[in-house]
Amino acid sequence: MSEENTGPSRAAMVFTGLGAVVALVLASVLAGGSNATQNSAVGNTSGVASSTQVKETGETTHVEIGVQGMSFTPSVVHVPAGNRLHITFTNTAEQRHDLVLASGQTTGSLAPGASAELDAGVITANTEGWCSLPGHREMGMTLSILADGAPGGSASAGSHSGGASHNHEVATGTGIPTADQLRAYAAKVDPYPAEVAPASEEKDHYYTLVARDDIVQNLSEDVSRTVWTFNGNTPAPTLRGKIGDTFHITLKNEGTMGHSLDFHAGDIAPDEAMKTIDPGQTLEYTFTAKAAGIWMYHCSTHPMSMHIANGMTGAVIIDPSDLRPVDHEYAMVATELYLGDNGGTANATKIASMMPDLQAFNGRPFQYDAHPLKVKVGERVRFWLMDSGPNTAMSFHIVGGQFDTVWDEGGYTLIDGGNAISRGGGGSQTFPMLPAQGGFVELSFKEPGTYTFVNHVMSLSEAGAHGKIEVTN
Ligand SMILES: [Cu+2]
Repeated sequence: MSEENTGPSRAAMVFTGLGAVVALVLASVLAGGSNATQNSAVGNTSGVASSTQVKETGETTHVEIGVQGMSFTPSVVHVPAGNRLHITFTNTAEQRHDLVLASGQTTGSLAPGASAELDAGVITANTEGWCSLPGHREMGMTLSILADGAPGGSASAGSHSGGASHNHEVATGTGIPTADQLRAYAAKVDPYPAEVAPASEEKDHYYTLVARDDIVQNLSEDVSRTVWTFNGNTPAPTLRGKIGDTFHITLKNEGTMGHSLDFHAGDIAPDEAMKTIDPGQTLEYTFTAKAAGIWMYHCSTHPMSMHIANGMTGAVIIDPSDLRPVDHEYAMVATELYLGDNGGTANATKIASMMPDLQAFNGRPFQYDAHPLKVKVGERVRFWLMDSGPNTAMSFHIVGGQFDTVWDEGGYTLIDGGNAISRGGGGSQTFPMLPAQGGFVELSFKEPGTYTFVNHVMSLSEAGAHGKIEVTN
């Protein structure tokens, strides 16, 4: 409906200099309205000319709005032009929502089951509402309020599915820091710890994960983003154990909206364990690791792409039973950044179009350029790798290095330059991952030097998925 609504207004403003009558005729024609003649008589240059002609009827239209999934029900409301609109909004969905009108009126964020009353005032022209929780509007939570009988014509209920075409008011984000600016800032702050400790001997692991959605991460001197976190950082802590270990997770929601957990390392029904909990609530999530791997975990509250892109993801390493000791073990969790307004959360339109501004190993672009990993010639190094996405592929490569051992999603594809069948002297140049895939690679460096590790999807390497390894004698 925004198309029908904004079309005549914009056209009218553009053509103001040509005279009001011409403008409004054009406006109506452009809007596809059938009553152009009627409108042409209106002598008013305002962009909302037609709506000001509507007289108050003194009557009130009451509507009840609910929520199903990521849609308002109903999502289109007809109001006789000139009537006052009174909305009873009940959040009939399973996570928090609100209803904001274009006028700025809002119900505020409502818990599941809660209701609020909204007096939308006298409706003289088509207008709209939406849910302002991050990503929800882009997922289709829009409400069309159609002023039946208003000059210019009330749009008929056409497509109201949300999506990119409705995002003209969503910030497109400005000021993406340059690589140099990102590196300069990364040099001033501690890097996310890349080295991972071996699995403990405990058979039961107890963790509390606190969800928050208000932590600001500076990317450069001038640009920051709000990250959504488990335990205050993104990625969330890397957990580790062995096959057969039990993980006892307590999720505490200290955020402002619903959050949840999905552990790929667990093999359990998602209904209860993965449910979204409200701010202030806690949830116990217990699983026993039955299979080795580096497993993604993430918030699975809709829209998941938004919760993951804002940082709510981490890894659980479950050691294969035949894992060999090495000199260094690092974990790299790759994530994409889709910058919204400066200081704000990720831009849902960019997420939906899968065009990240930046990509990072362990949450901050270029941080291991600023703080290189340090190893010695001949030492055996293992990189645990996971692509947390939410959307793009990762092709992990070390410039100047070759992997002689590769463990990919459940098993070795290469051991010491061979595989399970043939010790044929093979090597590997990249470790490819789609979102939520992972494994590890091993290598040793034969000569001292500065090696770089990159996403060999080169544009994403240049956008931050890039780090250094200093190899010395
Ligand atoms: Cu979340």
